[in-house]
Amino acid sequence: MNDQTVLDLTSAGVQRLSVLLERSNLSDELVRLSGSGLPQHSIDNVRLLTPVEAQEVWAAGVTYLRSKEARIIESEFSANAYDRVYEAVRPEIFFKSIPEKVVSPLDSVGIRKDAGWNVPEPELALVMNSSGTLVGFTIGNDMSSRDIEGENLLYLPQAKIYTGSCAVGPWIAVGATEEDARQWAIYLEIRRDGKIVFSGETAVNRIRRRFDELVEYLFRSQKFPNGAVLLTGAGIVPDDSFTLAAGDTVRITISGIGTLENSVAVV
Ligand code: DO4
Ligand code: MG
Repeated sequence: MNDQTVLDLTSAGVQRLSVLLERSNLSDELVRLSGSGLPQHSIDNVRLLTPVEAQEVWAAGVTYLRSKEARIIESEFSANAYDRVYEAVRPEIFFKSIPEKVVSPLDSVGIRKDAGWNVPEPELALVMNSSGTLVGFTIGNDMSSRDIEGENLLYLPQAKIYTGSCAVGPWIAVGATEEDARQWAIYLEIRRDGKIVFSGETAVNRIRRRFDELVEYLFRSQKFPNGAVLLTGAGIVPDDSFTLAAGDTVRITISGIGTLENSVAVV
């Protein structure tokens, strides 16, 4: 597909995305399929679901200086840990979501009812096949409760993993290399009652670690038979006075990919 047209690959016998991701020449294969007269649909006439079909979603943390600084401010208690992991050889990588729980474009992401300080984390997402080969890029929202995370680092799973805490989409962009992706910009816009209440921007190239390093750690001593998705960390953090509210709209745009938009609901 391009960003206006969706091709029905099931007519070519492709039933599962994870099978497609295993193809060694995926870009060529998609070019071939797009010229083979498959049924097409305008993007306005389909509902896009998340491209995470059977992959676990994991996330890297504290990969941007901005992320390290924000977390040190939110947590005196855990400041030393964030400072150390930013420079450490081993990156912070944590489990984020099973595929069934990933939120699709235009559906609602969640803010916890027991949290008072909630933010989206707009992140470039790497898509790997079962061999750990990087096959494409998409957009992830690593929704986080900053007050729960800041209270104690051991509460990280509760701050990061709950209903609606992970959105991925709108599709997987294939054919770009890490060097291409490092030229991309990431934008975050949050609207409330139609007005922009926060906007920010960062550059993918501010990610401190190489993608192959992050992927190597993720696949170290661990198998992903259906491949995996890895969010690469947040470089845009709203001011400390900002928290999301039910009904907000979160739009994350990455220049080489597209836009992931979700509304916000209390869960
Ligand atoms: O350890 C905290 C989480 C870090 C994170 O999610 C990020 O930097 O994006
Ligand atoms: Mg994050």
